Amino acid sequence: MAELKFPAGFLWGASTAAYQVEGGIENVDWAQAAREGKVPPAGRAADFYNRFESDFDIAASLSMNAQRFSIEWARIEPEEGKFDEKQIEHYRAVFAALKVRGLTPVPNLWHFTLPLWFSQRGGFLHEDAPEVFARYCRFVVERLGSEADLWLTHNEPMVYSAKGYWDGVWPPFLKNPLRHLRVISAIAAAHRAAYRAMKEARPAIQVGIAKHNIFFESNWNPLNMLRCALSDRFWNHRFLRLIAGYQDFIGLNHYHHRKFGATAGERAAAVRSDMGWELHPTSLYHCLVGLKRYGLPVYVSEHGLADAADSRRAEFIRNAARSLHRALADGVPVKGYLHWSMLDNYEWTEGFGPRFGLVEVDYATQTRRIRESAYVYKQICEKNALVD
Ligand code: IFM
Repeated sequence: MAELKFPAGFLWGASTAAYQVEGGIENVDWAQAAREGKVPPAGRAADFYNRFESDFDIAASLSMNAQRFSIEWARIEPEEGKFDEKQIEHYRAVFAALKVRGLTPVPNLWHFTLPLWFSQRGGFLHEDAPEVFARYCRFVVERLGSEADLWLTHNEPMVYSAKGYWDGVWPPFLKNPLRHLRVISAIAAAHRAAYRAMKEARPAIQVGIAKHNIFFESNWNPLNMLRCALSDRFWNHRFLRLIAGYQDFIGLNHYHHRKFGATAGERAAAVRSDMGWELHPTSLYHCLVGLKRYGLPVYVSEHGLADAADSRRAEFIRNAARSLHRALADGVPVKGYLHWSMLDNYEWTEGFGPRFGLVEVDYATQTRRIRESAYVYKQICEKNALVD
């Protein structure tokens, strides 16, 4: 039996996002879209806003040493330019609850949902958006910056822009190729402005984004090779290039593999999650290697699967550990792994159906049940190693 050891201080934990778990957030574009019947309502979600302490007890009992969560912009700035200190105190309590349990916080400042006032004035396409977003980020780190070293500004800007401005299935429900390209640049500008503001307010913090990257590969066909290279360039690297020089680390969110020219047999043989997403055993490794060129520390900020029966999650986690270890051996400076997700949660247009949690949530009673696969993860966290 081999033991795949990880470097001392490696972060092992899980991720959540405010709108998906907190409950009670009504002043955002997604809640408005739900009122209009365009997306499912999030309602109380997993009631994490009130239950974060007992949920962090579970994380600590699973031997995790880190936790990623998001701060809801609309709670902090419910009206343009008006900031709510009570909500700052709420998140201060979240940081304190993590600290007392030995969990390193990885806060994220924006995870898809926009305050209504910001979305109604055009979201990131408004000319003032970078300054407005940066003002919010500065406000938070001026008050809470001493509570964490690692801060994320955006989550998955390419997914947000594709779903909202190309596919038209998320707010603001546009199918507009030109605006799609413009919003990518606008979000990058907002990140750069936020990065400057945050570093000015708190020079010691590390600032990055959570970037959704896909493992693209191709068969022998030159046309497929070209499609593969262009997809990699646009989806995986365009945004990172737009913010070059404005990030201290990279957060990698990884879920998908796409092979151009895959045979019907290859497609049929793939193991899939409840969402139909392929669970490729080494795709995480390939995505990590794809980030080596930036020479920055990498944290896997999300990686997970919907698996209500919990029949594939344990092996998925073990494969993740193998990929991390192999990437480290190849010189990728990977510093941590945050599984998506700590809890079952609201999966956007899919509502509460998909089950991504290490911990199952019964939404009717808000009771939690730790899934068996979480104990497999616990062994890795506890030993800082995979026994293979
Ligand atoms: O639930 C989402 C999360 O909000 C962003 N990354 C992907 C997850 C699974 O789809």
